[in-house]
This record gives sequence, C-alpha cells and structure tokens, in this order.
Amino acid sequence: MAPPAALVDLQDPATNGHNPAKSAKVAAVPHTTAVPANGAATKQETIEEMAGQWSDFRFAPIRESQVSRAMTRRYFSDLDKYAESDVVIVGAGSCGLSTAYCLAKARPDLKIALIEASVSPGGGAWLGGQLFSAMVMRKPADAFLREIGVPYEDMDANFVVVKHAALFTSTILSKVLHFPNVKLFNATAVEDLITRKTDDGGIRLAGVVTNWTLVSMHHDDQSCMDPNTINAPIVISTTGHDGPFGAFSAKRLVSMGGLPALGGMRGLDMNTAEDAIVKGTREIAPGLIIGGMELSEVDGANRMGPTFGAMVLSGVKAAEEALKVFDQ
Ligand code: 48N
Repeated sequence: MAPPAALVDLQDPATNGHNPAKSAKVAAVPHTTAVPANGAATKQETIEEMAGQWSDFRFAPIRESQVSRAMTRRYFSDLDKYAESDVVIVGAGSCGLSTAYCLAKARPDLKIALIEASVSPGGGAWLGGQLFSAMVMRKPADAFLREIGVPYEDMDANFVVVKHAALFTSTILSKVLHFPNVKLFNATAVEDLITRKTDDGGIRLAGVVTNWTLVSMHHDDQSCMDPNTINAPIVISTTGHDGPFGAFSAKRLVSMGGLPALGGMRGLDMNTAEDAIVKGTREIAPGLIIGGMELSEVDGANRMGPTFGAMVLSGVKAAEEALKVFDQ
C-alpha cells in the first residue's frame, strides 16, 4: 500500500524543506501514517499482509528533522516536567524498578523520576548467579511475581524459579515504563545530592544532581562539565552494593557528614541477608530512603548472592516508606 502523500515532496530531500517558499507551506506532518493530513483514515496493515509483498514496498516518507524533533521535543519537555519531581529513584535495578512499580501504582498523582546510569536498566537482574540464566526468589517474594505476571516454577515450600532472569527484568521494566507518571532517564548518572541544612544542623535531601553518565565518567580528563539538577522532597537510592557507581548515596552521605560511616557489606549468608535488607529498608536521613543492596553497605548487612526476593520486597517497603512521608 503506497503511504499517504505528505504535503511536502519528501522524495527530493535536496530541495524540499529548505526552500523558504516551500517550507512556509509545510503543514505539520501527521504524526501517524494511519490518519494523513486530509483526515481520511487509512487501513493499518498487518505484518501478515506485508509478507511476500516486498516488490513495491515503501515506508511512509519522512524528513530527518522530523525524527530529530520527535526525540528532542519529548526529551526536553520531560526534563522540564521532571525538573520538579515528587520522588527521584536512583538506580533502576531490581530494587529500584520494584520501588517505581509500587509507588507509581499506589500514587498515579506523583511524578517519579527514575535515574539510571547505564543505558540498559536492570542492574544485576538480567542473569541469575555466575551468568546462569535462571532467577531464584525465596517465598514469599513469589507474590511480587504474581503481581506483575511473571511465570515461575514453584519448586517447593521455600522458593520459586523464573526460567530466565531477563523474563523478570524485562517484565518489571515494561510495567514501570507503561506508567504515565514515571520517567526513566537512563544513561544518566546521579553525581551528587541536593541538600538543605536542617534546624539541628543535619542534612535533608532536596533532590539530585545529574549528568550524562559518559560525562560523569570523564570529569577527570575534560574541562569542567557542570551537571543538571532535579528537585524532589524524597530520594530513594537503590544503587546496589559498592562498585564503580554502587552505593552512591550512602557513600556521598558519609562524605558530607550525614552518616558517620558505612557499615560495609558482609559475607554471604542468604537467610540472614535477605531478611535484614527487607526489614532494614528505611529513611536513612530526612528525605533519603535506601533500599536493595545499597543498604547492605549502610548497615553492614550480609550479602545474599543469587537470590532476588529481597530486592523486590525491599522495593515494596521503600515505596511504603515514601508513601508514609507523602501521607503525613
Ligand atoms: O542490581 P543493582 O546493582 O542493585 P539492586 O539493589 O537493585 O539489586 C542488587 C542485586 O542485583 C544483587 O546484587 C544480587 C541480589 N546479589 C547480591 C550479592 O550478594 O551479590 O542495580 C543498581 C543500579 C544499576 O543499574 C546501576 O547502574 C545504577 O543502580 N546506579 C546508578 N544510577 C544512577 N546514578 C548513580 N550514581 C548510580 N549508581 C548505580
């Protein structure tokens, strides 16, 4: 099916669009080929109908600037909208994503900015342990899998197995991205915290300082590349245990005197670790909630290795702690 004719002759990129006379006449290109400028709805093809019909196949025409504007207009509109957020979640690993899901579902009125340093959210949850595919969650974390619709093998009274960790992570990521009140800023690092002094001389969080991750990684070898900011009364930090970016907010809080010292993650003990992380998820400093493996660095909790139930239930609890603040 030939695509609908646009009002600009897009087949001649060398001349159209740049011709002042012509560009003055350019109407807004319909944002969907299903309903062209003249308003006549066209049948939307199916992939089955396309199969085998490649000889006269053509995409609907486009001009490169339309692609650029489709991306940049939305991104900069989001930056403007989330410059003042209700909650910033730092780190979109299994804990951060679970936190975002619970918070966005409970409070669709809240603006939630989810900041992830990597291009690919998900943290350590794309694989089980030692690059093996399957993901183990100890009961009762299977309740979260049922909540988001991830199938699992019910092994026995104590744990379940998701056949591939990526099935969990892609599902929770998709659920979070579907919420209209969540904006994921990936490839973006939180490189500092916005703070205010409290009456007793302590520190209250008031948001985060961000930069493109690639910029954050090169502050030492480039001239100063100043950051951006997002204001929010609540910051939930789930940046994982120590590492190049890990335990970010906990380490920064210590370095600014908001926390006496890090407890430092302890050795592996599944039974001890997972209970401690879930039960310990809390507001560490006014306006700063810490969950997931970042908390093990604060409290000196054990690590649990390749079981992920504590991550999702820590996310449930982190969202609950944030809601306490908003419901006050
Ligand atoms: O997956 P992680 O590292 O962290 P959690 O707490 O969501 O899940 C931890 C879990 O994967 C385990 O470590 C398992 C259970 N193993 C335990 C064990 O004993 O080994 O996700 C943290 C995310 C990552 O995607 C980072 O890229 C991101 O946080 N991140 C940041 N994003 C923005 N700004 C930062 N400063 C930053 N630091 C980390």
